[in-house]
Amino acid sequence: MQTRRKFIKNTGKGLMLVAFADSLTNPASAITATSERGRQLSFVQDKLSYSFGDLEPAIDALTMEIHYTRHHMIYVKSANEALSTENISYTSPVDLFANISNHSPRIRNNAGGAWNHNFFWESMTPKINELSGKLQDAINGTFGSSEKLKEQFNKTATMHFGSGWVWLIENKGKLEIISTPNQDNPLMDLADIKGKPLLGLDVWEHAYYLKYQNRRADYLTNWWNVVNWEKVAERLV
Ligand code: MN3
Repeated sequence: MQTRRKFIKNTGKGLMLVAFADSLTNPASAITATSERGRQLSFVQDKLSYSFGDLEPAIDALTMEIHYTRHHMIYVKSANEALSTENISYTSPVDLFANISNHSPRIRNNAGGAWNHNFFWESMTPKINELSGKLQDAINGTFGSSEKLKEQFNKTATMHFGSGWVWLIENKGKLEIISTPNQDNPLMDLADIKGKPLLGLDVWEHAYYLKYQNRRADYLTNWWNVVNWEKVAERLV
């Protein structure tokens, strides 16, 4: 006889496999953040370019799996349900975020969560890659060095109270480090400081608690080892 515990476990795994298979076979998932169904904006959970365990030891496989298959998937699903039931049409997430103050907290939180996580997955890689070229010049020009950038970024992340995100943004041609609460992002019209996101870090406890518990500082230190600088440089252009 199957125990309830086992049943839940099996169901959980089944859901994960279905979702993962869908993300592998759905060509739309290769497009960052969204696709359109007619005029109705909808979000797509991007396929990961690495496996759940590939970012270890910075981020452990179980945290990645739960974060991707449960937290992020629910944001995408809820965002699409909310956009549909509230009959909201935009051509892109950038347009939606530029008008987010006109919409419900449900839209704001879930659309933010759907988009921010795709951006976060893409901001990381298991491949060794280095800061170079125009991005390095911009970072040196603004912060002095990449070490200074990391220091300021980590300080902002450490001081951010509760759940949220830390961002490196381009604001009117200048680089800046900011944080946003909950699932807000710097593209939202209600953000204190707006700009083009170049790099984003999830500092919700669900992003690190299984491995690091309350040690957010250790999570930050290790996270820099998996930052995808090539992707950050592409975003700067
Ligand atoms: Mn998260």
